[in-house]
Amino acid sequence: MNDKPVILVTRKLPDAVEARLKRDYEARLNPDDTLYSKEELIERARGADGILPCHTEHFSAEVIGRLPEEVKIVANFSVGFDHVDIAAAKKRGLVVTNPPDVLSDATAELTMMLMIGAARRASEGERLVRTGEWKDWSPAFMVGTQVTGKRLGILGMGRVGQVTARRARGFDMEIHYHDVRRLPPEVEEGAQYHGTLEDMLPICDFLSIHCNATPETTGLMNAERFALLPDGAIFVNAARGAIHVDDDLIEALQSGKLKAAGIDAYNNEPTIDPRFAKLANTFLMPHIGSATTETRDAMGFRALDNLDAFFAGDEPSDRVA
Ligand code: 8YV
Repeated sequence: MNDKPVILVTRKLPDAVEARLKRDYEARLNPDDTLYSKEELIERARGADGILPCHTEHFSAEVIGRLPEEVKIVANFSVGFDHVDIAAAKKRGLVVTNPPDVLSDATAELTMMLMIGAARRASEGERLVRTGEWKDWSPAFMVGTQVTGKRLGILGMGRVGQVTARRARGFDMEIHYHDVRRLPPEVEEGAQYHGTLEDMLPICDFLSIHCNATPETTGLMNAERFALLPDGAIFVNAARGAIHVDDDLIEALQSGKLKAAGIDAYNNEPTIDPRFAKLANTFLMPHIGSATTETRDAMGFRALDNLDAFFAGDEPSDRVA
């Protein structure tokens, strides 16, 4: 008789993670990596003790209310959990976990790439070379913005924000941050705290978003706040698209208020606003902040550590509900 807990795994995960899943659980895998609809998700969860989803599956209050009662835990592969209605999960007694820490390096790396790619016009340059349209050179050709020594404002100084600050110091950047709470000095490492976002924005040559998407942060970067940035600032978002208002970001890029933007997180992924791709001053990535072999393995293992603890009767270390 098989008494291993049954885990519904919604997406194709790295081989090493699936091997551990198969060893320790009765794993319902998704080898074709098809995206489950809401109804399929609920149907496939029948008889499962837990679910290991990605941010691509939405656990709204309705879905949580309709999950089979045997499902006791949702152990997310993603660190962001804005796709889960936490209040509804708590109400139902559904345990929810995420995998913090393990993707901070990869996401901070991508943030630096977005910052530099936007500032140094990487999209334009690459397109010129690839299309064979590069015809000449002059001192005025493809001149961008220097990153070294500039002021970087970090909105959300959590794990990813802190690693980004460390990497940016390698470029002699001056670090500023806004968060709901001030960090202890040893964690700040000289970064300057701003009690309000409005206080920080006017000094941001670069602004990088690293906060969670919550009702409080949704739409935070709107026209009013883009206007507070210095003219020619560079905007970077590798967190969640919900933090910026598409129309207002596009307007700021079109008017030249923003010199450029590096974006990895959008509203309505993957069906994003087509205007982003038409702008020459955007450097766009398809939500790949954590997409390295090392990190994707680590995310899966961390989700499994949470499942292991839960089914051993212990408190999972990364419980968010
Ligand atoms: C993940 C992310 O790739 O972890 C997150 O919150 O945004 C990404 O890095 C993705 O969400 C995994 O589901």
